Formats: sequence, C-alpha cells, structure tokens
Amino acid sequence: MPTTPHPQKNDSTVTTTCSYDCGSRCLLKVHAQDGKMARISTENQKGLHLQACPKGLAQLSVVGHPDRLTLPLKRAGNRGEGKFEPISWDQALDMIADKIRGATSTFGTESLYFITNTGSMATLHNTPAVTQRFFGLLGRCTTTWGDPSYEGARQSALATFGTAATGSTRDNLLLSKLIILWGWNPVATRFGPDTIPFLKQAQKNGARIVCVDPRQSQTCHALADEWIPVKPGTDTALLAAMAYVMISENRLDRLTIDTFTHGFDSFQAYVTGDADGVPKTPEWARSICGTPIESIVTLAREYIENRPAALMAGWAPGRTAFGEQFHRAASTLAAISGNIGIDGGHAAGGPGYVDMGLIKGTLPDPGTRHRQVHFTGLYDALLDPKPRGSHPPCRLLYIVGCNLLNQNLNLNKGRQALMHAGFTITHELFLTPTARFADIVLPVSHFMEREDIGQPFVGGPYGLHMHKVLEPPPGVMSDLEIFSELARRVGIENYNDRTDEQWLERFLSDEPGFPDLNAFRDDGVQRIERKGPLIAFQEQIENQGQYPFPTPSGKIEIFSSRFSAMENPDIPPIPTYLPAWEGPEDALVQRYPLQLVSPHSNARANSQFDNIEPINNRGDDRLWINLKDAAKRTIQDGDAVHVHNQRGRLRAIAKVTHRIMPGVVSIDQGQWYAPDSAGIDTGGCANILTNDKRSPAGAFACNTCLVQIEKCAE
Ligand SMILES: Nc1nc2c(c(=O)[nH]1)N[C@H]1C(S)=C(S)[C@@H](COP(=O)(O)OP(=O)(O)OC[C@H]3O[C@@H](n4cnc5c(=O)[nH]c(N)nc54)[C@H](O)[C@@H]3O)O[C@H]1N2
Ligand SMILES: Nc1nc2c(c(=O)[nH]1)N[C@H]1C(S)=C(S)[C@@H](COP(=O)(O)OP(=O)(O)OC[C@H]3O[C@@H](n4cnc5c(=O)[nH]c(N)nc54)[C@H](O)[C@@H]3O)O[C@H]1N2
Ligand SMILES: [Mo]
Repeated sequence: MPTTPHPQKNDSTVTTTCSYDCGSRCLLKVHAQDGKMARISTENQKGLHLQACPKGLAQLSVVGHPDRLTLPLKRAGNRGEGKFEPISWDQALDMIADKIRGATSTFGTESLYFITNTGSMATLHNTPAVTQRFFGLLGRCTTTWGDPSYEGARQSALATFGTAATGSTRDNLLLSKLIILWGWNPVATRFGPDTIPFLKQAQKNGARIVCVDPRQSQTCHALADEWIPVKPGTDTALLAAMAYVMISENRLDRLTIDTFTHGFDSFQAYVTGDADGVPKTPEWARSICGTPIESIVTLAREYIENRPAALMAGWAPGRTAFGEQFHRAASTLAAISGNIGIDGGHAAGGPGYVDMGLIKGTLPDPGTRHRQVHFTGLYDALLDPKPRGSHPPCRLLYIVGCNLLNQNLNLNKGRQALMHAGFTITHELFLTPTARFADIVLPVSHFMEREDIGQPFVGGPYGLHMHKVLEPPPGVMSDLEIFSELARRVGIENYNDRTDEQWLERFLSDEPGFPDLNAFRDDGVQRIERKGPLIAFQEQIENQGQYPFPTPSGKIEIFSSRFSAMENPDIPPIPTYLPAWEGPEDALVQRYPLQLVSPHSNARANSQFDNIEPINNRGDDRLWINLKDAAKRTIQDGDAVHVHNQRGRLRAIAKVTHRIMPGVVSIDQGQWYAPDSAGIDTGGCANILTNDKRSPAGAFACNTCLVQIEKCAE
C-alpha cells in the first residue's frame, strides 16, 4: 500500500488546496521544517493560474488555532449561552443514536431535520454528500432546498437555456472587447484564481471594463473604466431600459433572435409598453434605479456595437426579492445582442457551471426523496409546532458544514427557532454562533488532516490532489468517519464500505482525464487539456439548428415554458421588472429609508476566518454610507452607528464614502453574531437585519432589506 508522504519526517513539502466554499481552488504548498509544519507558499504550475490568497496561506493558523474544538461537547447551560462539558465519543455517539431511534420510532423519520451546506467542498469529504448519504439511508427525513448562493440564477438558467452549465472558461475573456461586471466583485470574492489575471490581461488587450453595482466595489476601484450605479434589486428595470434602447434604435442581432430564441415578440411588447402601456424607457428606469439616463443609453449601444461583449451577471443581484428576473433579463440581452456562444461573449445569467471533464463522483446519494422546506423557511418550520398537513415537528436537528445562525436570514427569528428545535447536533471546527445552540457539538477534522481532491466550482480546467498534511488531534474524526460510526449504531450497514483511499481511487478511475491515485499524489496538479476556451452554447450557435438547446422549444426561451407552466403571476414567463417588497418603491421607506446590501468579504469565506487573527483585520467590516446620507444624520467617518429595522439592530463603525450610492448602505456578511444583553448585535452580523422571505422562484433575498441608521449615543 502506498503511504501518504508525511512532511513531519523531514524538511519536505506537500501540496493541498482549501476545501472551503470560496470559489477558488489554489495551490497550497505546505513546508515542514525540523519536523514541524512551518509555512505555506503558493505558485502557478502547468501554465495554470493557481496563486492562493492570504486566507489560504494562513490555513496553518486555522488548523492549529487554540480555539479549535478537539473533544465532543454536551450542552451544560441554556441554548446560546455557550456552556458545555466535554464527554467521550462513545457517550456522544450513543446519545445521538438514541435520539435518532427515539424520534424515528415515535414520530417517524420526517421528524429528523438535517441542514447541510458547503463547509467542505472537496470531492470525498464533502459536507453535503456525506450528510445526504447518511440521512438518505435512514429514510424520508426533512431537509432544505434553495441554494443560498444562486437559486435565482439556477432557476433562470433552467428556464432560459434548460441547463445550469452557462459558464465559459475564463480565457474567453481575452477575446472580449467589452466586459460588464454586473454585481460582481471578484477582486474581493474568489471565483477561481484565474479570474483576476485574465481580467487584467483582457484589459491590457484593450477590453473596456464596466461595473454595474450600487457600490464602487474593490473590483470597480481597481479595474473598471466606468462605474454605473444601480439601486439594489432594480437591475431588471435597467436591463429592460437597455433593451428599449436596442429595440427603438434597431440595434438587435436579428439573425440570432430569429434562429435561436423563442418568445422575443412578447418581450418586445413588454419593453415597448405595447403590453402594459408603460414603455421601459431610460427615463422610466432612472426613476427606479437611480442610474443616469446617459449611462443606460451608452451601455446599451456599447453592448451591441462592441461585440464580442461579456455581460458577467453576478449572483448578488439575483439574491433579491425577484432575483430570478435579473438573470432572465441578462440572458435575454445577451441573446438579442448576439453575445451567446461566441468567442469573447457570455451567456449571462445562471450559475456559470463549466462542463469540462472534472471528477463528478462523490459519496453516492441514495436518492431518497426527503420532505423539503425552503432554506429561508426553515425557521418558520421549526417554530410551527404542527407544520401543515401530517408532517411531524422537528425532534432532531442535525447541522453539518453550516453556520446556520449567522448565515441564514433573520437571526432573531432564527434564535427563537433554535430555542424550539428538537435535539440539536453539529459537527464543527469552532464554537460558532450556531454551535452555541447545539446540544451536542462534535469536533471535526480540518481539510489538511484528510486526503482528498479539490476542484474549482466555476472555471479553471484542473483538479488538485489534497494530501493529508497533518494528523488530526487525537480522537478527532472527519464527517465521514463520524457518520460511519453513527450508521453502525443505528443499524445502517452500507453507509461506508471503503477506506478514503479506496473511494478516491474509485472516483479517479471513473474519470478518463485523470491519473491513478499514486500518480496524482506525486503530481498534485491535473490540468485538463483544451484547445482554446470552452464557451457555453458554442455548439448550438455554430451548428445552426443541429444541436437544439435543452428547452421545450429547443431554443433560448425568452418566453419560458417552464415559468409559464407555474402559472404564478410573480414568476412571469418573460423577464419582467417587479418592484420589491422592501425596495425603493415600498412605502416602508418612510420608516426605513436605506437599502442594505451585505456582500462577501475578501477576508472571509462566508463566516469562516472571522475568528482567525492574521486574517480578520484584512477586511473592511465598516458600514458603508454615502456622504449625503451621513450628513443628514450628522454621522462622521469612524463614528459608531446603529443599523436597525423591525427585525433587529446591530452596531457598526461608519465608513462615510462617495463609493456607495445615496440611499444604499452596505456591510460585509459573515461577521460572527455577538448579541449584548439587550439583543443588539455587537458582532456586526448583517443577518440580524435581513428578511427571511424568499423570491417566488426560490432565491435567497439577502440583498433586499430596508434599514435606518443612527449615530450611537455614547
Ligand atoms: N446577509 C447575507 N447572508 C448570506 C450571504 C450574503 O451574501 N449576505 N451569502 C449566503 C451564501 S451565498 C452562502 S453560500 C451562505 C454560506 O453559509 P454557510 O454555509 O453557513 O457558510 P460558512 O460560514 O462558511 O459555514 C461553514 C461552517 O462549516 C464549518 N466547517 C469547515 N470545514 C468543515 C468540515 O470539514 N466539516 C464540517 N462539519 N464543518 C466544517 C466552518 O467552521 C463553518 O462554521 O451564507 C449565505 N448568507
Ligand atoms: N473572499 C471570498 N470569496 C468568496 C466568498 C467569500 O465569502 N469570500 N464566498 C463565495 C460564495 S459562497 C459565493 S456565493 C460567492 C458570492 O459572490 P457574489 O454574489 O458575486 O458576491 P457579493 O460580494 O455578495 O456581491 C458582489 C457585488 O454585488 C453587489 N450587489 C449587491 N446587491 C446588488 C444588486 O442588487 N445589484 C447589483 N447590480 N449589484 C449588487 C455588491 O455591492 C458587490 O459588490 O463568492 C464566493 N467567493
Ligand atoms: Mo454562496
């Protein structure tokens, strides 16, 4: 049996990559010195951009952090209080197994709720996959649906293109003349280590870069030739007005429209006002979006005249009240301007999966159909003692790879819900705000303590081998091992019949582009060879009619049969601007006049790293507020402020800046919730303010939220 190289033995180096949900997979070279792991470096290899960010380079501070959990904990105080006592693994696992059996025999498996998110995104030690397999083998349980990242984008892509694989490899940007970063800030948020190098190169080649964002984001500041402001959640109005300009000036790609799209006429009737009497003119959009008319007109002309143009539709504008409409409108513009499936173009709208021969295997899902509640509806489901129909209330809540009570919306409701939830278990590295509400917290291994395979979730044609760099602290297991132990105790026989090594060998052997495990260990980086960029829908566009789009009409559905069949006026079949609840047109602005957005931080991966010293001072966790809004409230840069609404209140430090539009404020998400005795969050967690209402098609609407701000009375 080959053994994993062990750097402690000498002054050697092994490679791995983060498995966190940050969007990138970079090369981490871990160096041992005098038998100890000393430092991490990074480099590009095989012509691939693989440079890690400061978070990756600081992973030794995570794995060896003094607050790392190493013993199973049992709650000893009230939920949330954070008082725990250590217990043995046998006691902890026996107790959980008892609770599972007890709840199942009295209330049925639907009383077992499991919540899993992207704590670990590696191929084998993948938190959703290992958790789904366990609960799938137990029976029909209750879980959540709705991806918090991009459910709006996903639903839109399925409706418009019939697939979520709407992405192209990043090298396609080198062929663009115009790149529109629409609600996308990849200088701060990681989306593959190749994104920024390719954007910079494209710019050098002459591409113009425009950012459409309520903030002059880090990306806008560093890269953009122009910042076009737009109020959160009003992007669909702006896109409709661009379509108005294109239609009224007859700047359309007629051939593409006629050959490849379905339902343009209905969209045209909406845009011109023939359908509803309201022409979607730039003047109309300006009053909604706050975007200058001139910017709208120029952007519309440029988008079609400067082909090929890549409209990179970010996920954040889709995380709004009617988020799916934004993605539908963006894809529609890409289609009618002839920017889909061509060199340097982009399909726009959609999760942006790139189908390029990565390893598809994970721990097999038994395919059980669980009862599903939407992620944002979870708290209501937990609070409802007799959920609708015959469904039993939650008797056991199992959370894996998710800092639920920080990252899900409407924290104060969440707090109540977790007080009411059944017996609660989580596997964690740290005592997070969520773990503080658990009855049992099981310590879990860090990715550097497991062998695995890492692959980027968008872009980048490669896979990285992840060495087991370190032994876990004594007794600490992976999620997979914990569930294997529990499976034995509850009588599931076939949860895991292989060693980690055997699983990895199997995943590799199923994928022809990859070497065997030993060769992969030696090499570390597997590049998937391609001639030129992989461009979504190029096959369809280049071979007219030969390869239909996987939609009911075989075309790009501007009029969506899928949405039409839903017969829901809030999910119209053509892309439509619908004014948001808690948007600029809601009467609630009288009380709460500012729109809050909560972007992702450069210094965290969601809530991870908030507790890690060398990293947590690299972000900007201040509350961004425009000079005008600050002046009205006599707020000065650096003042302590309260941000509040009907749901909660947090304390933050103001950054008074022209880099955010008037009427909009912003605070980075992922800061750890830390309530004081009055319930005011001193941690700065945006979700104390957000609304747990989803969009009609299932988007996580965190960027739809009205607030008021006042200076703290000292
Ligand atoms: N206001 C606002 N809220 C948001 C967003 C927003 O933009 N604004 N974004 C949303 C989005 S897009 C997302 S994806 C969600 C993310 O929300 P979460 O999925 O809750 O993300 P994390 O904060 O990364 O939490 C992952 C947890 O897993 C733990 N972990 C790490 N490795 C492992 C492991 O191997 N095993 C186990 N068991 N645990 C591990 C970490 O310690 C961490 O506590 O947040 C959403 N929340
Ligand atoms: N460093 C780092 N990288 C990450 C993550 C992380 O936490 N940290 N998280 C990963 C994950 S899980 C995800 S889902 C992605 C998230 O990636 P995104 O969804 O792209 O990230 P955000 O930072 O939420 O938003 C991007 C930009 O959109 C703007 N924006 C917000 N609302 C609107 C709107 O209504 N309209 C417009 N036009 N713009 C708007 C924000 O001001 C921000 O500048 O990033 C991934 N990469
Ligand atoms: Mo996400």
